[in-house]
Amino acid sequence: GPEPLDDGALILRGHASSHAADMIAQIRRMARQSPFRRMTTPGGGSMSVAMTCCGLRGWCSDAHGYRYEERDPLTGQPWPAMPEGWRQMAVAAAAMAGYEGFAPDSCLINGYRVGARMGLHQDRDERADAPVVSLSFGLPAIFLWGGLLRTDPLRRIPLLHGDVVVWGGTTRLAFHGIAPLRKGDHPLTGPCRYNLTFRRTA
Ligand code: MD5
Ligand code: FE
Repeated sequence: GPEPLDDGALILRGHASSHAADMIAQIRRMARQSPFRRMTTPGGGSMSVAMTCCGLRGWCSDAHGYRYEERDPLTGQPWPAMPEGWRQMAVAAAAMAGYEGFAPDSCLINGYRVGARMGLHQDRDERADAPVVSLSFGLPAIFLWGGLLRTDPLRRIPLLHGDVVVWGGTTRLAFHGIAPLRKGDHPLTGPCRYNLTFRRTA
């Protein structure tokens, strides 16, 4: 059943497993319209995680900084629509964690290949009074979970295929990251991990 991770956060182990095959097929279709790309950071580097988005706005990073855009800068077109089934799953998961009325307008889709990682960061580009709902598919990852200070000690939490996490309350602005993806072969995704995060941006 649901495990509280901390004040305001809830992990629903395997909650999305039964939808995984359909959702992965939808991700692949979406990526034909708005391809996965490795974004540039303001520091001049390139992220090891490949990203695409769906919904009204999509998260973008380039030399100028981070922001949400209503059009995919790669195509100049609006992002693919957020599938209604995805939205319903995110809203239901948020409600299970006590966040009624979650209205996500954006879904960031992260694609990890072996060795890809996400450095320690806070998610501060969207509304912090709304939770973030995250779904993981494919290869397992080690989630690094800190506190409100970059220097706070890190917990290592495995995130497995089908896991859903709702991040809200005081955890919403916690520092977090993903350790380099270990080599593996998943029946539905091969050598990859996908992470979807549903957010309220405005
Ligand atoms: C991932 N993605 O597995 C992670 C999972 C991202 C990102 O971090 O920004 O795309 S989302 C984990 C998350 C989101 C919001 C708050 C907190 C964790 N938290 O407070 O720990 O690709
Ligand atoms: Fe994050």
